[in-house]
Amino acid sequence: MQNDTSLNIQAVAQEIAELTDTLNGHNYRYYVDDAPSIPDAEYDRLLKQLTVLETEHPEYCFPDSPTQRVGGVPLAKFEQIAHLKPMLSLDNVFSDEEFEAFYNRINDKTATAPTFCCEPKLDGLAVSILYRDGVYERAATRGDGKTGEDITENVRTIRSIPMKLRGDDFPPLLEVRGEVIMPKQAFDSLNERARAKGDKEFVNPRNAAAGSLRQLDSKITASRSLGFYAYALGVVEPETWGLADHHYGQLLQLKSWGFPVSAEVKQCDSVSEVIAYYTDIMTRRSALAYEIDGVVIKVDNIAQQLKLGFVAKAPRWATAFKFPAQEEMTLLEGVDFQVGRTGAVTPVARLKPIFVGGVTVSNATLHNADEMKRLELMEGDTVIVRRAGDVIPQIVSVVKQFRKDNAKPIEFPSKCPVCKSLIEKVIKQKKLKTKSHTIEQATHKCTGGLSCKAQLKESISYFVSKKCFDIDGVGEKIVEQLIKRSLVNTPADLFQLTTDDVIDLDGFGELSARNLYDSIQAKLVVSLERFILSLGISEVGDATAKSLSKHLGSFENIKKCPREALVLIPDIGQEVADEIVSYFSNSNSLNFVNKLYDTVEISPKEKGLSSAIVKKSQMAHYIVKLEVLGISKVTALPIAERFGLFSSLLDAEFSDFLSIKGLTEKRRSALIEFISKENNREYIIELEKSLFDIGLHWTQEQVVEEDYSPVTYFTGKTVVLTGSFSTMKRNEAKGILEDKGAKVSSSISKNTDLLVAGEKAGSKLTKAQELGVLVWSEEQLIEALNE
Ligand code: 5U1
Repeated sequence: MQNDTSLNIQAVAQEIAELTDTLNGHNYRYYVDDAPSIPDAEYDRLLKQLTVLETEHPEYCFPDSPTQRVGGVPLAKFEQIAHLKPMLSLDNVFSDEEFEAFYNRINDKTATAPTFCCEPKLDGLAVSILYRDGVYERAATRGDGKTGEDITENVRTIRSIPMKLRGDDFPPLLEVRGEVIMPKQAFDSLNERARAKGDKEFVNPRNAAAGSLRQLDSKITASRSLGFYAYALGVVEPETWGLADHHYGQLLQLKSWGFPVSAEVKQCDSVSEVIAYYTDIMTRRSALAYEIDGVVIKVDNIAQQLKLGFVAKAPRWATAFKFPAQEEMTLLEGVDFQVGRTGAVTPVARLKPIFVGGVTVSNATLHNADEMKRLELMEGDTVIVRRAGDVIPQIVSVVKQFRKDNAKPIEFPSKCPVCKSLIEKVIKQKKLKTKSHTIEQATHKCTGGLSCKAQLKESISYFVSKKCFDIDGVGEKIVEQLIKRSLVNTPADLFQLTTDDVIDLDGFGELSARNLYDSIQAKLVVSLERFILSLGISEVGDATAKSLSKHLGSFENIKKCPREALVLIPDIGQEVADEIVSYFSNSNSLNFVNKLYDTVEISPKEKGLSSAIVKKSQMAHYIVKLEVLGISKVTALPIAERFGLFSSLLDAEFSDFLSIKGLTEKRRSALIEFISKENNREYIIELEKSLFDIGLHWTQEQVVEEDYSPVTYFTGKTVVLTGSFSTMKRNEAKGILEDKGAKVSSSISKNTDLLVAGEKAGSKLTKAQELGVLVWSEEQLIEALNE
């Protein structure tokens, strides 16, 4: 008879087995079906549950458990593994004609016309993975095709590779071949993080995948988001196993056993179908989640494959139909500095024309001074140019060994190449795509404004464009002539042009002059939104122009709105607000906009402020923005109630500050000290005046409508609790934190602000450490709550 303990242990073993199955099922739906059925947080919760059980019962923790994907002890070196069956390579074709020649060669050798299975050619690292009785055993790189490196521990960390095969119809010995890749998005994030830390970036996703997989420390591999797609079988034992008789069918079998297979695989029956497949994939290449460099065409029928056999290391029955090279080498003939509409100066490389990515390229953007610095460009350099899809050509790197000894560095100019005005350096904080870091980005701007002919030309072209004034017939050549003849000095001057002014332009006659005049005059009526957009204020695009018009309601309001109120408008942050204020405080832009406003008619008629902005623009809000020590929204509200106006606050006596709710002695002193400083007083008076000027008066009723919950250290922060707590229940801690304004979440992500780890914290703690999330102990939490 079994005793209680052994019964318990059996139950644990069963729970571990069930959880493992459930997690493997979710993994399959996520990676193979591309259709996850539970949120990530729920997956993490189940994984945590399994981790806890396995920690308590290590005898039931097996290497193929979903918890064992985090990497292990670093290796001293990679061992060599002899492949059970050689890993082949592929011959290439580069054109329709070459593919037809391939087809004719094999068609001559097969009794019936071959049909094909076509797949994208992934740009990653080929690997071979061995399963025995459905359990992951080992993995190796291709190496020389006969022997590769043992990367078993690294491949174990790739979550899309099954540790246990699904179903019950897989062969007892199975070797699977496929490509480990790094998705483009993961590659971008990895490089963004490297850039933020000042580390070296990877050149492309293939190098990043290879670099991540060939790590002696598999924990590093685990921290990189690698993917895998299976594309062929290696050894299968017994040989008589019921495999499909077509390659496409075998891919479906691989999929049913748990391997991701590219969703782009397609059977094609003829040369023209293959060429159409190639063209289709090439046009969609940039939208795919991973890099590819061509398509692989395989004879679908396995019997035909066997008949065709091999030449050297490549099969006769398959070929890679490669896309035109995306990277080529050429000579840098010089660097031009182009001045854009807002004055931004962009360096552009002039190149010896080169055929790359299917077109001839003679220019490549260098983006900004930082990029020039990164490339360390010198005159006469030999450079690698990349043109991927429709993306503008880029310089990837300089081939330094071809550089001449006396080569001179290329400097960023200090004066505008067009108008000779000074170029100023503007430093901006740029949020990275991953949002976990910000970096400083320097742009260089010509200070000439509309007096710079380059800026003027771009501004006029933008002004007449569809989304702005939508004026027909004012093409680039006409703009150039109008500027050259000093007929327009700002876009507003377009409306002053007469037929006599334009009749002498190249190619113009009486009729065309009349047509141009009419098409300009037809656009004298414009909406406020388009009017604002047409000014070409930096950072003010369609959405911002719309929001400004909706909430401020009139041109005068937009022109005079202080930055403190601009940031209350949806879609407008500090940076955009600064651009708007700086635009309307520049006398040159003011001349232009005032003239334009006097010339055109705004329709529909301008309105006033939106109620949303009036509600938000309250005295208490601006008191908080003064950033006086200890004065948050809770204290700001009674201060606003007591004084009603900033002018009254500034004139107040000491006794007026007594008995204001929440205004402790310390806060009172800080406030009195703040308002006694002359520059602060001037700022406050000016702010109140400019707000009142545009109609933003505050009233008590509106103040009351605001939700002033107390601001604490936790306000707006996302907190995760893990492990067991000794002084309170986790749920109690959750309630207290929520009262203090925190959002308590159950899963860790890069958006988590804080993880509080109690006793026996598991995978969430590891994940938080990997993501660099702040981690506190229970004691630290209690201390902060008591503060
Ligand atoms: N998609 C795909 N890539 N690829 C690479 N299929 C494929 N097949 C290969 C290689 C080297 O070799 C087969 C001939 C097994």
